[in-house]
Amino acid sequence: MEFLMPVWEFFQNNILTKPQFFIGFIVFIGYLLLQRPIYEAVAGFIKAVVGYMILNVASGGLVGNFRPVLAGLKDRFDLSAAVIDPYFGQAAAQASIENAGRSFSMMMVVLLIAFSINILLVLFRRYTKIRTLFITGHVMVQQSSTALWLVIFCFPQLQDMGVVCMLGVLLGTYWSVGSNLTVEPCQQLTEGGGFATGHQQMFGIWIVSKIAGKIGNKEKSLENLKLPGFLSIFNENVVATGILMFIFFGVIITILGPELMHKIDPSFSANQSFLFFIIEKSFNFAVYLTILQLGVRMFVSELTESFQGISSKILPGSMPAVDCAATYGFGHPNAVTFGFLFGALGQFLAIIGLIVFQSPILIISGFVPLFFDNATFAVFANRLGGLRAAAIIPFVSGIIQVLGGGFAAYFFTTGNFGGWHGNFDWDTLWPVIGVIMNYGQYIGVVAVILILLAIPQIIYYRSKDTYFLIAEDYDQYLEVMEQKKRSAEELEVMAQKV
Ligand code: ASC
Repeated sequence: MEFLMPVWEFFQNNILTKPQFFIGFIVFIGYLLLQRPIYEAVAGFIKAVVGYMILNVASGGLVGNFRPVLAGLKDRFDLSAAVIDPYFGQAAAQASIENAGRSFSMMMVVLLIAFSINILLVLFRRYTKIRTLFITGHVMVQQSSTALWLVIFCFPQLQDMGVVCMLGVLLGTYWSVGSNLTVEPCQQLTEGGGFATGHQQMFGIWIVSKIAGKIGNKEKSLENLKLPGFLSIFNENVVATGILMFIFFGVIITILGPELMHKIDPSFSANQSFLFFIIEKSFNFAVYLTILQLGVRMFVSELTESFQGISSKILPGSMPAVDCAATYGFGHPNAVTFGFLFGALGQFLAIIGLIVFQSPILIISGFVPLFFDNATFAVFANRLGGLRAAAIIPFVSGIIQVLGGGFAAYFFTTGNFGGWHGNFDWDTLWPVIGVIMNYGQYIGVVAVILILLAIPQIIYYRSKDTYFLIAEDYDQYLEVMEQKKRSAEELEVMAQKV
């Protein structure tokens, strides 16, 4: 087995944790399996890698531009607060693990085991009902880190080998079950786009898909919104984003003040006016959103086409589960901005609540959960429940993120090292898993894994005839659903006659 380690390390460092190459190779192999000529496979590889790198430029730009602004609030008010953000969370988890005298390098072995478990669950999908392969590498690294700390926190005596095996199975189950839950919502949103979400808010997306239609009316969506008079300029995405972000970041950056901004943001040069700095910073948001959509379109179209090779030859009926940003190309562009702003309202309200009620821990918003979770929720909510759902759901999610993240940072003590993971599933599901593990010990872990594995079974038994079809052949799925609807209507007519 020893000789396999360098191979795995090479794969891990160069491909698995670099989603652009991981997806690129999947595209390449997919085209070969479809028996396309090699030059087409190479062209697909390049387009997918470049598309993903464009997405990286955009999400990296958004994160790099706005994370310091939010985190700056901590310095401005001299707070000792935990930042809810996966980058801060990963650093805090690493510090916690090393502080406990354990080795952080275990994280990479966890990743290997968890990914293998996901592959196994897909291979045995006839029994497991898992249809999705989680391939968002950088997120897998972040999640392995936080979850590693959770297990060490709950099982301080457990040897390294036990820790990585137990966590590998638990995390691999979560990746499989969570991404599998997003198949229906993603296929409906993208009208058979052929990918699911493998990110940090998968249970969240599932909940949104269940409640959005009840909260609002899908006919009253952003697409159908006709704004009168001067407001009509908001119909244009770049204008709407530019204005809304100017107000939002204008207020925050003004609160921080020019002096602090010079300190925390090197892009604010000494001779630039404060006003123009704010304008530039806010408009950057619109710039990155536009880039993001371009990158998403490029890699998603390659991936969906080529993955048919993989899903017909190697992993039948399976789908890739990718970054949540891939869904942004399929919603109204303003939904993304909308989700971010209502999420921020919810988060700020909850933070004020923490201060007023003198919570033992204070939270500062992190950009990644605030933007990427709530924008994703708004995209799904707008499609299924219109504007109302796209406002209410991110708002409530923002509150939950702060309260759940605050609880987790406090209970699992990573707050002492500056942060907590902070994305939706890690503010809801994972704190619950952590508490169950802490008090239920091994029985708790087994119970969690069994409950997770039961979820796809339940969904399968409720929709046996379309469960695999929706992933394999969306057009056929639509036909079956149409037929079902017709027979139900006929039955109703007959019942009325009788
Ligand atoms: C995350 C994370 C990012 C972003 C990115 C969104 O959770 O770590 O860098 O979301 O994946 O596209």
